[in-house]
Amino acid sequence: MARSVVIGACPHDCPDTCSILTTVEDGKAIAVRGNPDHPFTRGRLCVKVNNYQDRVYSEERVLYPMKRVGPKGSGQFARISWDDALAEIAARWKDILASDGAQAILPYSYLGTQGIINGLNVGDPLFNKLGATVCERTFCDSASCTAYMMTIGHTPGVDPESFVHSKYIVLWACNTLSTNSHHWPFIEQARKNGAKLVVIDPVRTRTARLADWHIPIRPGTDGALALALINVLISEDLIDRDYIEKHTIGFEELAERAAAYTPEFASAETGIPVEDILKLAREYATTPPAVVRIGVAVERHAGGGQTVRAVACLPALIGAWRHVGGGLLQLPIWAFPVNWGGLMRPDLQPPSMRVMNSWRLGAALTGELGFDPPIRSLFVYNANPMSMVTEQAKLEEGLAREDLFTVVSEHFVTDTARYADILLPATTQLEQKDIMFSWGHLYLSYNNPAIEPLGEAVPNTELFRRLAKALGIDDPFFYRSDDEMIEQSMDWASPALEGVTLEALKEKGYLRLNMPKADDWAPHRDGNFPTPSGKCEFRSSLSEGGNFVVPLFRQGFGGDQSGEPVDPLPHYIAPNESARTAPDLAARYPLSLISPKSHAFLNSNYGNLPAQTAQAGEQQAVLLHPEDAAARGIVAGAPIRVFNERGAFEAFATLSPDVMRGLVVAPSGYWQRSNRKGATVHALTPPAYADLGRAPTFSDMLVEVASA
Ligand SMILES: Nc1nc2c(c(=O)[nH]1)N[C@H]1C(S)=C(S)[C@@H](COP(=O)(O)OP(=O)(O)OC[C@H]3O[C@@H](n4cnc5c(=O)[nH]c(N)nc54)[C@H](O)[C@@H]3O)O[C@H]1N2
Ligand SMILES: Nc1nc2c(c(=O)[nH]1)N[C@H]1C(S)=C(S)[C@@H](COP(=O)(O)OP(=O)(O)OC[C@H]3O[C@@H](n4cnc5c(=O)[nH]c(N)nc54)[C@H](O)[C@@H]3O)O[C@H]1N2
Ligand SMILES: [Mo]
Repeated sequence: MARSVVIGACPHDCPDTCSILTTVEDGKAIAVRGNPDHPFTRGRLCVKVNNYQDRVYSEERVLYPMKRVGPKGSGQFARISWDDALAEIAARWKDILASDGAQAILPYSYLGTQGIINGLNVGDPLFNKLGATVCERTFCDSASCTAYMMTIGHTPGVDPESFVHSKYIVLWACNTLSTNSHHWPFIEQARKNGAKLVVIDPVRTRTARLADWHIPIRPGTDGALALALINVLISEDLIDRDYIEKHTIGFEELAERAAAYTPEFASAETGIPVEDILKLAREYATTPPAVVRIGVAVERHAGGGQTVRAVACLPALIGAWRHVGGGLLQLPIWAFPVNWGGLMRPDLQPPSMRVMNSWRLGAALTGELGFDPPIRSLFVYNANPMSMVTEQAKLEEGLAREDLFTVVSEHFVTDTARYADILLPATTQLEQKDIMFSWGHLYLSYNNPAIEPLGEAVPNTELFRRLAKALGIDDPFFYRSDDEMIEQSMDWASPALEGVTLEALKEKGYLRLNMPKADDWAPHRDGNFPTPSGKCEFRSSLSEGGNFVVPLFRQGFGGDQSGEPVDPLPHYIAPNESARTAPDLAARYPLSLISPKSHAFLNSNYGNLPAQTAQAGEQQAVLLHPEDAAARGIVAGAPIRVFNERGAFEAFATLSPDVMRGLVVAPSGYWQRSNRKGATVHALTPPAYADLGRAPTFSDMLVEVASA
């Protein structure tokens, strides 16, 4: 019996990017486990991935190219050959190119795999060369990234491992134990050393339950809290004047602006008592090193961008950046010297490209966006919009169009894949090779393939080589091997990769970027912010160009930024849908609904697999406060209907005092088959953008709930 252990890395869109050891026996993967040597993984995998081999060998895997044989959406397919599948795609696209032009073709993708060669940008060169419509991928963290660029620049921020030195840790809209669980041991270690842990979250999550102080907040009002903290820090002179003078710009204007945001104002908006706001400001300023770890959830509201602007001002005001373990952690992805331009190839784009935002797919397909030429073909890979984006009913209507030619590359027949005309089989991480960045730690990883591809599944890299060939493209760039692509994926001359070689990476599976040691690193002790001024910009100079989306999310596309004017100073934008801002709406739909991450799913991944659905609950549940339930005659476990003017879905009630009154929580990632009537939470979510970066506002929503 041949037995080996292969070192790889978790492919998921998650900050932890774990190092995985796969045991292979006679060519079959029999187990996966977390690499005990990796300083972040520490030998443990999460409930999503610790049986990854069951995903790989699932009976539901798509292993061969297939062609639709039933009505659209029926999920009825018959096997065809790769040659036939590619010939049909090429023929249909050539017709479309001749009749409507390339913009009638729309690629749609995100981070199904986070691998650098198979992930975000794998299809960009081909679609850029064709001149297809650009899918602006502002799925996640786009408002936040724009806000960081405007305030502190593309800094990795505090090394997550430096948290062991922190004395005051604020997890702001971040459910660490579920969504970033390998960061938890660092927080625990800090607490053993005396740190206080504060969690700001409308829900008493598993993380909040373990905190020293849980501060419940009304969704979408964090901007008011952050500005009130600025107000108190300044009015009580808890600020570091020396740091402000040397390393920031715009302090006087910020102080003037913040004067309006009193604790009383913030208390009325957020529901947090004035004393607690004062206490938080005082403790935060006087317990160095103080650090904020901010989650993605704050951005999903009308004022999400400006909220992050205000939060990003806090550490500079108190000089938190002076200390190891003090400052702000967002996405250390910026530390990785990825050759983004070489991956996306914006240079191949024709002078004018049309842009469609990822959140408006339904409206694009139904014609509501008024596209001329209309979208005639949709190519989906690394994404599952039916589960994860707004306007579900429009999306169903659009995908059902007989004149739309839809191709989906997938592991499974997802709710999106059910609508494919051609379904193509994709390999999983055990069957492919890749190099991986992380957005939660500073280790570059290498994923060695553990087994041969199953059936006729191919990695995304091979998929795009085959498509290029079928389309008759002869530029050799499109035919690079995976090894060549990996070689060209990074800027190896960057100081961040000094001492990091590909050979060593393959062998060990991961290597730390060449950064100072976490125990000795305060990245902005002396300022040096990667902003236009080199300082923390309370008054943003980048706001002069108006609103923008960082190039990473828009295929490098340079032109056509909408550029609506942006106030250069942080300010509060109340939710679009709340009792205070929309009283008439709130009279009909009095409850706020949020749909945060499920502990056992990774976005919609695993929503079809037995181990994870057993853990999460087979059916979509909606969490309600017992008093809100009682007022509606709803008992625990009852079927309920959740609705607003945009739509409805049905689920089962879970009563829990962990949820604030006035709030309902629908954990995300459930497939339509786990919902009583098919529709899921995105049947109700609004299509509006947040204030910055064209981020979504799917958590900025009022609903009503009734027994079904
Ligand atoms: N288990 C698991 N882990 C994941 C994922 C997953 O699907 N499942 N997805 C991965 C991805 S793609 C991402 S982006 C990250 C996201 O990671 P997080 O940002 O941690 O994700 P969320 O669960 O969406 O939100 C975190 C918390 O914010 C709270 N929240 C919601 N609205 C507000 C608000 O307005 N204000 C405040 N203060 N809190 C609010 C929610 O109750 C939730 O507990 O997780 C990654 N990790
Ligand atoms: N209600 C609600 N909506 C949300 C969120 C939320 O918390 N609540 N979160 C938002 C956020 S933060 C994010 S990041 C987005 C995520 O949105 P998506 O990225 O669309 O979500 P996933 O469910 O991860 O879908 C990825 C798909 O890629 C497939 N896949 C995986 N690996 C490969 C591969 O190698 N090749 C191919 N071809 N396919 C592969 C998987 O099977 C999966 O179906 O959703 C956003 N939408
Ligand atoms: Mo995300």
